[in-house]
Amino acid sequence: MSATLQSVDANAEERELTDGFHLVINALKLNGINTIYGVPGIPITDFGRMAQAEGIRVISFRHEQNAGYAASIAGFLTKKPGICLTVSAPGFLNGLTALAHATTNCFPMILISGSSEREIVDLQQGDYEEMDQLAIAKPLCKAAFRVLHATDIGIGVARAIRAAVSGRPGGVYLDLPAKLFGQVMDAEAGQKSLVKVIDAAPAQIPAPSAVKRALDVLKSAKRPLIILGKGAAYAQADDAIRTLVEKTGIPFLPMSMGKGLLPDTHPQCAGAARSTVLKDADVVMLIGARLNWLLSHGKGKTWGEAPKKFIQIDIEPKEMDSNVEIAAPLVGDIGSCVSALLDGLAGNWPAAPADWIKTVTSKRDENVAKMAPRLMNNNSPMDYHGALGVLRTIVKERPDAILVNEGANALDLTRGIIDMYQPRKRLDVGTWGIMGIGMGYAIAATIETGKPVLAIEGDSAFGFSGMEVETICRYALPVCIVIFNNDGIYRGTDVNTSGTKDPATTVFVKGARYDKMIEAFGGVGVNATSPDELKRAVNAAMDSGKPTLINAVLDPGAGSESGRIGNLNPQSKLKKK
Ligand SMILES: Cc1ncc(C[n+]2csc(CCOP(=O)(O)OP(=O)(O)O)c2C)c(N)n1
Ligand SMILES: [Mg+2]
Repeated sequence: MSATLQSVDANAEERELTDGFHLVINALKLNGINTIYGVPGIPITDFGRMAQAEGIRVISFRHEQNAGYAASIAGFLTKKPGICLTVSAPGFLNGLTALAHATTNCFPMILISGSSEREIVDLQQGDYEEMDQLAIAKPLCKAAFRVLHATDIGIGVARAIRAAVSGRPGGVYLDLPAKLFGQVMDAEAGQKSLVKVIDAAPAQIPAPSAVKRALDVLKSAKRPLIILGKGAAYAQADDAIRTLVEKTGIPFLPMSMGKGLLPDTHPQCAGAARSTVLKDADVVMLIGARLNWLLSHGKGKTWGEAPKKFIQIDIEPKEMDSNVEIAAPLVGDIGSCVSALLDGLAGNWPAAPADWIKTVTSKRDENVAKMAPRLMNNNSPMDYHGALGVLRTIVKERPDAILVNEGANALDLTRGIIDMYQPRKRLDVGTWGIMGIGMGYAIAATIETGKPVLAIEGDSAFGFSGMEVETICRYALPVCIVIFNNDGIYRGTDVNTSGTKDPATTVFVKGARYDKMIEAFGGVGVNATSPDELKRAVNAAMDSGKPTLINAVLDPGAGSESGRIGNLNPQSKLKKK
């Protein structure tokens, strides 16, 4: 055979073969997954390159935890699993925190990690980055799978996708050993082995008897309340939820990431009368909100003396009676449940009791009026209220921007002060109150939605993901970061009482200039010492869309221990020394 013919033969053979790399890429693409968040390295460097070459957007981070948080919030925003891609052992472990976070928060996410040689790992013979990743991931996620043969890639990816998004969404781990990527198989058979997941999150229709029970309980209420959780925001049943709230006329209380489902300025919003409504309501309908610590477990002082009945809408049957008796459990997906309730209302729903509405409205108006003057101060250095006063107006003027928020005081006060106007615009620390979500969330939020992001960050909170400002600059993302710099955790005024030179445990370098960090990567840095300066800088950033970091200089004494949750700090019966 001539040399030319030989090479034609080789080409023909190449055309007919595919490999693990391409099967994984094609399996993801077939299922509409078009973005991967990760950090390259052995054994997934080439996979990332090839995925990018094949049209998947691959966003490379500086630390896997941030890539993982990005993937988790991408899942929340899109209802498709966000993908985080990592190397083995250490990269996998860095991504694992975010996977557990996704599961806890009910966000669909898949952590795909390369892993080392099975034969060596299982005999513990000391492979490069040796770790039994599948076993470690299992207790921290909804499901965990490993694919050993190229022929099973289609099924493996399909199982991971369905597990992540169906029922209550959560994190899924997919273990892909290094050897798998290089495995070769017939291209046509490979193509046929891929699985398109049909109806990945099937509707779960509530039972008619459960719907009737819920409506009966609701009808009996004298002081009803609706609580909207982030599950309600995730459901993307925005119109149905709004109609239900407005048709019934019942006051609603949004949980942090439920804010904006209906505007916080809606006449029925009871956000500014939270303690009153929780204490005094007699029937509470939870929509995609759990009775966990964020709602004081549905009992105790917060909930007052008056007996209460709960109606709970959740896709997870096990959620019912988690903390208190649920009088009317409504199990199903939120869209289907709310629609069924709407059908059951059938036009003749009585108006919400007028005296209750009046109580809630006047409490709310009183609290709003009390707050108003504090938001208008132009103090320098700033306090939280002065800074948030201007940011509140900016968000009002730019309601489709996404607000990312973390910190302690920086979180609690922002949540309380900044009104949201659209669903899924407020992204924050979530169920665990976790620091470190900031930059990952900001990056994914703009990548997934095309909208600009305003990230309001405590100086401590920011530090957990601060290196990703390079990522933000590298991809030229429209992200404006405002650091509420009070020189430390909760406050910058603590002193070390031991007599040594070390600083106190909660304080940072005084007068730190976080704005200089972004300048190192070509972004815009601004040092803002008054609300006026802050306003100018944020507006300029939002107008330009340029990566910007504003160091907002706050009074180090502003802020209180642990923000609003200081009561959770353990106290000893012994006196503090
Ligand atoms: C992963 C993680 N580590 C530690 C904590 C404990 N923690 C709660 S808030 C906080 C930082 C608060 O300081 P800052 O972000 O500066 O907000 P401030 O109250 O000063 O505005 C820390 C470290 C946490 N919630 N999550
Ligand atoms: Mg701080």
